[in-house]
Amino acid sequence: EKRVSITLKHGAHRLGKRTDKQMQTWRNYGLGQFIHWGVYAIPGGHWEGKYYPGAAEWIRSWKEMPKEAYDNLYKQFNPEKFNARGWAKQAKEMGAKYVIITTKHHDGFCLWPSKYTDYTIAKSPYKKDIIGQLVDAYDAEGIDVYLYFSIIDWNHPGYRSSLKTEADRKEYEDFKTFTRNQLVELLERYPSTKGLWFDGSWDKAWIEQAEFADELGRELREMIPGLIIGSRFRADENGNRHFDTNGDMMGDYEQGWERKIPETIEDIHGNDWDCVMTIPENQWGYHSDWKGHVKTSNELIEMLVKSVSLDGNFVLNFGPDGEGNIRPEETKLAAEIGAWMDVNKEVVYGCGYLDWKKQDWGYYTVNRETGKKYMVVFNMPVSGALRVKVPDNTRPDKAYLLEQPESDITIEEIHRNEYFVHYKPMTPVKKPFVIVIETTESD
Ligand code: FHN
Repeated sequence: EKRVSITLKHGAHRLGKRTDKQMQTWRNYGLGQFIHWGVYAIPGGHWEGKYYPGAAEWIRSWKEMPKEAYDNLYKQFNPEKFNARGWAKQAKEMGAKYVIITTKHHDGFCLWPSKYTDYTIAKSPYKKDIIGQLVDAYDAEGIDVYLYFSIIDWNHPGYRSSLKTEADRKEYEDFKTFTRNQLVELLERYPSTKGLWFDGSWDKAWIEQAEFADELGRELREMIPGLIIGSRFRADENGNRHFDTNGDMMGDYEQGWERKIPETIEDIHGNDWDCVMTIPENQWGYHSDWKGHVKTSNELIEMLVKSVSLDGNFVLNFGPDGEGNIRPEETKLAAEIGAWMDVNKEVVYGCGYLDWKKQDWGYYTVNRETGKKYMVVFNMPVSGALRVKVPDNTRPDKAYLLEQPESDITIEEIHRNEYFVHYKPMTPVKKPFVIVIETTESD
């Protein structure tokens, strides 16, 4: 396929990965937490006895929900159980290295006391700055904070999804100024912020603002050197999002992996990426009544390891309720993931893709600095023989359980570059486990 290459003013400003310290830190997180919290947590997917089948944070767009009723919910927002330190501690115990917090979702309600609108936490009975408390609590736990910000804002009078008239354009100019002011305000108020996680940037109206968005991005990056912004922020001058007209990614990492994970290393085109994942099928904000499949910790751990094995980060979403509680289902999963991470975290932190052919038993990861290699086993073959195919000039010469370094696992050569790692667990395998595999490389 021939590569197009035209000169763009607002396309990608860098080819290939960022190599600076901040981005290396980002790359090595492995596991993150997402928090969707706002006034949508009050109805929790219900209105006047009716069940909203969509994602709870979208309830305002439901025909059964009067807009006015929704827009007045903030008058009841008083999450007395909210304990930022408790949330941060739980995230730490789960093993999260970074958190992405909704400062405002599409409804426009601000969890910080923005001076540019009245639709904020300051006007709720709760009054106190929620973002400030979360930033302090997560900073104190050593978890890096990223601010989620929705470009869509259903509350701002100048917001439009498309610009059809001159009057629309005029109004939208106010909205652009407001958007810029709020972003500058956020970075000024919370200077420990490591990055911005943009969303709701798919409107035609926003896509047409290539120059403005590009300039804004530059301004924000100047405010916090090393600031990380993904590919969901801006479009190029031809309206292409994520990837510009030449096919080059715009931003520091690919933000297109929402509720899905790449299958192979080719799928990521050499870019950094994160996967953001819900626990039920598609609920981000609090929905009191999860319907359908709810993921188990083993499934989530597999998604985490799969992401790391393909050079990405895995970010698990939490949707606290209207009182500020993290729901018991989420607490239980966080504890189960945390227990697994306690023993196995070294296969996640600082690890990435190992260039060995993937096998059915699970995933390889490799520590980017030390080169230590791991086999993370999710499907134990009944034969007890785990197939390993290695590149030329690589000989596996020792294998042992991460949990039991003294365990010496037999390696049998079956063909050139192909081996069996023989392991017969004494008890039924209920959790994914790790085999460390040591190799000698020759020229
Ligand atoms: O519409 C939102 C949705 O509510 C949620 O915030 C997710 C998170 O990635 N983003 C949008 C859908 O892509």
